[in-house]
Amino acid sequence: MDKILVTRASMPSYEEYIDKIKVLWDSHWLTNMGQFHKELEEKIRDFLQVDNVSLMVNGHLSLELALQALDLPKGGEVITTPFTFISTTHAIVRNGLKPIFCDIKMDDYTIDENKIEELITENTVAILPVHVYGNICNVEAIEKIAYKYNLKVIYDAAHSFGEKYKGKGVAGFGDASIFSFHATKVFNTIEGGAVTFNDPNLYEKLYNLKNFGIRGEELVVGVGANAKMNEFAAIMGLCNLEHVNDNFKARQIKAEYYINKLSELKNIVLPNFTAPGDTEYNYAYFPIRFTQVEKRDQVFDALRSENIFSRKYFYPLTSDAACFKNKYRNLPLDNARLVADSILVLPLYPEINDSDIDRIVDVIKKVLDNI
Ligand code: T4K
Repeated sequence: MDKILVTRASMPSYEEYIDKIKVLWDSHWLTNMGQFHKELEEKIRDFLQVDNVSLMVNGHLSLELALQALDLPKGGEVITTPFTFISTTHAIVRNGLKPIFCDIKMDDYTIDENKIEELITENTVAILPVHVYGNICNVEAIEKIAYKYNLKVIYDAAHSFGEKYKGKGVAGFGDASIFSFHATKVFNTIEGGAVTFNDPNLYEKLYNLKNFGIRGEELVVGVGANAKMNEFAAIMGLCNLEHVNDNFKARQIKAEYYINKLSELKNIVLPNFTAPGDTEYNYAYFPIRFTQVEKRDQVFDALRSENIFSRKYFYPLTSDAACFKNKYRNLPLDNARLVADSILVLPLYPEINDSDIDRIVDVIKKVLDNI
């Protein structure tokens, strides 16, 4: 049996991509904010319905540079979630800031906005929530807290490309949001990412940070890194953007197929996608939670033995990573720990066959019936 992986990178047809990259052989212009970088930045700005976009080489550096561009005082505390990919916490620490871990909610796994205030001290400088699996955080409550305590808000929106919350594009929330365009994401530029924001002044700051602070052949105005997206990546983005709405739709059909098959099972919590709500989803991930914690690893192993590669996104909590354990202050993380121990992300991508989903569901059923 062929391997079934947790996801499969979306790609345009070979001809579409080759046709567009031919131009690069004529121009020899491969990077440093070329014409396709510019075109993609504009198209993404329109697609996400946000005032400003700065493209980056990946999602991680988007987050590092977004934090840096906001000039947060060194040593400041950033309230964040431990239930995320390790990149979120690394970006805080690599900016000389301290992650302060807040618990999450059991219904959507995002930061518990009701627990943020008790973590705020005179050293708190920002809140960094994650729209995990494309579940949108309680942006209204977070905005109120940020306003009350004069804190910056940076959303890690790596999973929520193209989503809308109450009719508004999610890229516009907070002081900045970051997206990942990694191969595993619903929209990819092979590797890539972006920072989105409302304050136009950030554009210049981010431009300098991603291009060594260079503003002319003999002019360096600031200390910067190299985080530019190259032209091959930008062209992949332009091609994939043409198909991204079809991609969301195709994923929705597969997600609904899963839900239909799994909803009769007891002791499983399914994603909220189909409940009428405020979010227009992109169906990036299909996480299921087992109410009997031990079943998660049993299902994971049983699927592996069938060559089916589900993933424990996100286990362990980033606060439990060897490099961060017991280093930073946090309140109890009971929900986050329970979710990390009991969650499993199932394979989901447009081309997955219904018969493969049937197999996955059968494996889950077998393990659950074996109580
Ligand atoms: N914030 C959050 C909340 C994030 O989730 C992420 C990234 C970031 C920030 C940082 O963004 P980036 O700097 O990465 O742009 C993956 C991704 O590498 C990572 O982007 C992602 N989150 C994380 C959740 O997952 P792995 O180690 O699980 O990837 P890997 O190589 O095991 O791939 C998973 C599956 O994807 C494969 O089994 C098959 C498929 N795949 C993978 C690759 C690399 C493809 O079909 N094609 C490919 O080229 O980390």
